[in-house]
Amino acid sequence: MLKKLAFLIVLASLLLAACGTAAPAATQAPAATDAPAAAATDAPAKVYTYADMTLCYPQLGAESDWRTANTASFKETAEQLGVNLVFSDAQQKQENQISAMRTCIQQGVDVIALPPVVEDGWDAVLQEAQDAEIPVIIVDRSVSADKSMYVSHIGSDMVLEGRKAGEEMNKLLPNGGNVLEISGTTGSGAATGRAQGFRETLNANITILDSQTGNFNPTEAKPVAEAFLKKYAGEIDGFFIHNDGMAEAVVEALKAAGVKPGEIKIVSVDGTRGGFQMMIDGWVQADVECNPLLGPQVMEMALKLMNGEKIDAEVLTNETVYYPDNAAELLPTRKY
Ligand code: GZL
Ligand code: ZN
Repeated sequence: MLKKLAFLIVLASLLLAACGTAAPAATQAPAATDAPAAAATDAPAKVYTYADMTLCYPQLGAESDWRTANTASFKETAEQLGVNLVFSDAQQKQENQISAMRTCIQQGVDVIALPPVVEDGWDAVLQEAQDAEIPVIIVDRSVSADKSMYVSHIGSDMVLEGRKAGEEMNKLLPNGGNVLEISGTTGSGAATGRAQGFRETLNANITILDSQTGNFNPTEAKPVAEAFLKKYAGEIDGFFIHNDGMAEAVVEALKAAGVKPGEIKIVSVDGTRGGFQMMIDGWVQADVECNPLLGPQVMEMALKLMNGEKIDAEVLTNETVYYPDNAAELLPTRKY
């Protein structure tokens, strides 16, 4: 028994001694060899997603169904994509839009999408955005500022919309006649372009008796229509009205004056549900489409800008003309 114990003691001491000389366990990485260090890989630049975006949309107002649909397009798209939308309503006043932009610049938003109420007066605030390195996309109506002051414009060719309206009026009054125009916001790209295109296209046998702004809203358009019906009673063959909201007010005035649907030809613009209903009821004979649903395209453009990608300087929306013959069939499909 003692021999076995002695053997074990000797064996254990031999083992301990061996351990004592073993190279220490590798407790640290081997010293760097002189192999070339691995090249530092360029970490890919961060790719921004919609969740990273803060988009400023200083909306011009809530003057029409078109505008309401335009606002809904931006709010719903932002909700769906997870974009942080900084939204405001300027009640159709440029100074309110400009101060909303200045707040966004202070806040350091990623992109400003500006739907300008009028064409002029943007140079200073566009310069401030540029100095703050915040890109601006002009949405819907145009601005007169130099194209170097903003990255892109997306919207309608308003002159083309006016030309389409002129062509429709020519078809409605083949033997000529007298028309009245109730225009949109004075100084806006939409009103200026539509008026220009209409005049460029109208046949020589059609006379524009008078033109007055209704500022794109029915409240201001109605008294204009009532005054026109008094002043030009019996002489009026047609109306060119720059949006459906104002056309609805004109129809109210025509009804009150005892005019029947179709007795006076009406060409309107937008293609809202209200416009389709007026075509179904026989009041409006042609409605030039103007698409407000620009939210998805604008946010796609803004994300490209955030990721340093190029975007087109001009994106024109494709638009058509709607007519009474299939208005009833199309009305249920209308998104605005
Ligand atoms: C045109 C848009 C106009 C609509 C009106 O693109 O700016 O403003 O035609 C709206 O209905 O008020
Ligand atoms: Zn349009």
